[in-house]
Amino acid sequence: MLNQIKSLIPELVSKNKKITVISHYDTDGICSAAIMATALQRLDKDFSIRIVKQLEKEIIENLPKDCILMFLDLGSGSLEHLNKLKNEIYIIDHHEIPDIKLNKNIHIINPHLYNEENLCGACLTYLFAKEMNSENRDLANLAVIGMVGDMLEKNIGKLGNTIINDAEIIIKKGLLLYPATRPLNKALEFSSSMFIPGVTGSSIGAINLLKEAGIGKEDGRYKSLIELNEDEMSKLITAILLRMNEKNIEDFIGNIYLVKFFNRLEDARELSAMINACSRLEHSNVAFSLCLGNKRAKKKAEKIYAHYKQHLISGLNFVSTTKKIEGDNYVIINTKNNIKDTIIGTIASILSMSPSYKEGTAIITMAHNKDKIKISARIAGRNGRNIREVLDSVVKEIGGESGGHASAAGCLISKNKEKEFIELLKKRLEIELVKI
Ligand SMILES: [Mn+2]
Repeated sequence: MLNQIKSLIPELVSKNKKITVISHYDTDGICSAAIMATALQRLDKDFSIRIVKQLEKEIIENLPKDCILMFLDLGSGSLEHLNKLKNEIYIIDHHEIPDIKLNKNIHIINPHLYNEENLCGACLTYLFAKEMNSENRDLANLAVIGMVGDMLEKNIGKLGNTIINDAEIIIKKGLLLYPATRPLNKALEFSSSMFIPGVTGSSIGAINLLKEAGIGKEDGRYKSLIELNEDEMSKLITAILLRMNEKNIEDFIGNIYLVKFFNRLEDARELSAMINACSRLEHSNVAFSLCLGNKRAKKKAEKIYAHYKQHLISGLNFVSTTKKIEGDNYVIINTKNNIKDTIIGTIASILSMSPSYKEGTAIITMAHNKDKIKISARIAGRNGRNIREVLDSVVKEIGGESGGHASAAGCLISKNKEKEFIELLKKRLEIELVKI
């Protein structure tokens, strides 16, 4: 794959055409865009950047005809449509790739083509940028943030390790509670990676947990996770474990990545969450400028992120008190207008890691958005039925769009199908259970 990257660059660099970069709106896509923008700027190229939620057919059809197109962290799934364009096209992406014959004007870098380790979009874009100019090595931190954003940091291969080595980074083993760099009481209260009953969303709960772990204030404040010594770390883990029933604590222990950002060591997971929050709340431009190192964007991003965390916590509180439709191995939570459709997926993910649901439970959350309903489904723990198939089969019958994976999927249906959807979904979930 590296050889292919090398072979593509001279031609791209020599051309004097304008480049339109289209990237995905999640953390990985935003980091990819920031890496490429910096690299192109250093080459004095004429370019523009667009961040999109999805690469829809209409977007592709309306792209300018007289420029080079570059797709980052997306494009592989849209090859059929891209094949119709006459532009010179570069795709740097890691999503599944269909087996179709590509026109000569399309160049694609995708690890699936080379049986290569799964690198995220930002890592691929970084390797590309580094080949353009070795000066771009200073962009490795963004690649690591993208990697963490796509949760690919648990299985790093050879190429991934070269990127880690290029980055200004400190790796520490510990509890994956972020931000690891801020006082623990706050990290516990606003944790969105770990749902700890009675602690997440409660400032008193967080302080009580720290008391149980024997961790007190020092110089008027609580230590941060990375300031804990080994003994304190293990006491904290024990205290959390006591609240998590049967959950596997190993799932919550791993490497903490501290990257230099605005001249400070920051928790890559926290940065990733902040970028993601900005983009999801329709401020992709702020997220992008933040990654480029813009100070004003950083202030804005912090505000947006604080809001987002409040949203999440109040969403979780709403879920804990609202009436649910519960079956033997599933729960349907219809939040109607009480939770934004943009964060319902995150809420579903947090619930799937919470000790309130036993392994294998299908968690289906619903949120209204105008005349549509967004549905996000997760399987608690690691094993369970294929929830994507369940949603697909319901949508096939009542109409709508669905997508995702076996353990995390979603769909969009029309609001007037609400009752029908719930009834049919219940039926399918119960049938599925009999089959198992
Ligand atoms: Mn990605």
